[in-house]
Amino acid sequence: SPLAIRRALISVSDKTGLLDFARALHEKGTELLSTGGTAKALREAGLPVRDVAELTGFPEMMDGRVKTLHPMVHGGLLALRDNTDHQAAVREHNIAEIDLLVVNLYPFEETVAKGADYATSVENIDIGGPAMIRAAAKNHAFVAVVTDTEDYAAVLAEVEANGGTTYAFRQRLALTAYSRTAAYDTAVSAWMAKALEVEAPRYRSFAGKLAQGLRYGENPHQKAAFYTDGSARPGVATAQQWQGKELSYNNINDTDAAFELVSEFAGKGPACAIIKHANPCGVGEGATLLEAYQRAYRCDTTSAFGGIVALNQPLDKATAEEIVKIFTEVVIAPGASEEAKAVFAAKKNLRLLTTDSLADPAKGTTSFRQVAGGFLVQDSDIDSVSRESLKVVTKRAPSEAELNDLLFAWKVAKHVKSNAIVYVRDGATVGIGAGQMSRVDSTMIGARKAAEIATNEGLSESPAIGSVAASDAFFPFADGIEVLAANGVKAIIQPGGSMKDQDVIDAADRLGLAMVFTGQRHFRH
Ligand code: 93A
Repeated sequence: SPLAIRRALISVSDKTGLLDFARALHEKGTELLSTGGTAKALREAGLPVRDVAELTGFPEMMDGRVKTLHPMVHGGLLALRDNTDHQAAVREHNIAEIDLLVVNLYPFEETVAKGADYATSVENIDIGGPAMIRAAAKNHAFVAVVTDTEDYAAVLAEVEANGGTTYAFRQRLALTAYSRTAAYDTAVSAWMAKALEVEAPRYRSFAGKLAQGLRYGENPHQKAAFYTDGSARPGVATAQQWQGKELSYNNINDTDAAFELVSEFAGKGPACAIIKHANPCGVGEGATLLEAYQRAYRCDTTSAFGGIVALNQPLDKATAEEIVKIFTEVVIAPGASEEAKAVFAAKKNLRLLTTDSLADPAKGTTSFRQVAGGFLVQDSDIDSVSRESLKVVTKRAPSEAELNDLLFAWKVAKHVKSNAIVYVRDGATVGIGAGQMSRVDSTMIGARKAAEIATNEGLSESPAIGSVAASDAFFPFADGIEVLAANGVKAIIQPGGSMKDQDVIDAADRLGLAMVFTGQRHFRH
């Protein structure tokens, strides 16, 4: 049967919703116990509250480092109510049994995110809070534990409906409690690894907060959920959704890929990326956002259907009107005008997401990938290639216009699954070969896409003729170069570093191509 909440210990750093919650508990006859700042806030609101210091017979000491770490507190949380020995101890030591623990922790994650110094970060590691949370959660047979302000309402509803907390409810709270302390210690250890510059700490975990349960995963028979890591990087995790159904697992994955790609064009003129299955099917720059979208769309009008569109500038009306002409799953942009939103409103299924800004392409994150039996951790792939860092390896140097397109192609290639070959002409992709096991195959697929543009538009020749191409990794042999040249490519950007580099360079020279080496590879598997 449900357990009444006769006594609650409340110790919270985040005092959101505290007074309403505590008042409601008080009105239901719950005795309130509390620590310094929390007790003060309750008292100021006119609520009767007993100090933990009075209960323990010890003042809070050492700047609050020791306030609840005491057998009177932990005995009250851990005592089994149906165990005669435990109950004898409770009576002998006059321990007050605690039925509800309400704790939210020192804001360690927020403190670190604000860039606090080492000592301040250390001082914000909560010790007494997690100790109480873990004790109460262990004793969930008798104790309810609340670690999130957003659960206050559920506790009150539970008490309203049942006169107390049910076992099932306390179990769920205990699960949340342990996942909270685990995430907290994950944040502490991740911070410390960074502060000490230890790249591979002995144990490593990855923590997030549930943002959204998903209907299913990559396929309908896979369960799935979306967690955010609190890093506040602009993107799908922090964007505001204005309309349309909930995002799916694949939408979130693709929207992330789209936004990270278009963020490479931060501080540049209008740019647009259209993503299908986490690969770009078209990327374009333009004088206007509308033109950028049209040039991205042109690259692969078939694949763009049902795609994800990312823009590097706020969505405007003209671009919105063009986008709604075909079926698009998601549009993400750093803002949207009221007129653009009005255009989208007619398309109920189209999701519009806006962010406050683009993601910083120079700012790294940590990427995790699961393998059977473990997971891999690495820094995100940050591009460090600049115009000045390129090494011309052929007799012919690229022209200024070719260089612009080469750098554009290189940016895009970084976001294409390997093996990636990207054909670009005048600031827009005209063919993308992605995800092939052979680099020559990617080369041929990209050329075929370019030929399709010619067919679609009734052009006399493929837009690959006179284009430039990027390769995410070196060409192992000259064959890829020969295919590119045969399709009309005039200049190539690639990392270099193959055993056969000289053969590849000789082939380029023989075919009249300009080629530059970046010295940096962008595998993406
Ligand atoms: O410094 S602590 O690790 N030592 C403790 O004994 C302790 N007990 C509770 N921090 C401790 N707390 C934390 O104090 C709670 O987790 C909560 O975040 C905060 C509430 O303090 P106050 O009531 O003074 O605002």
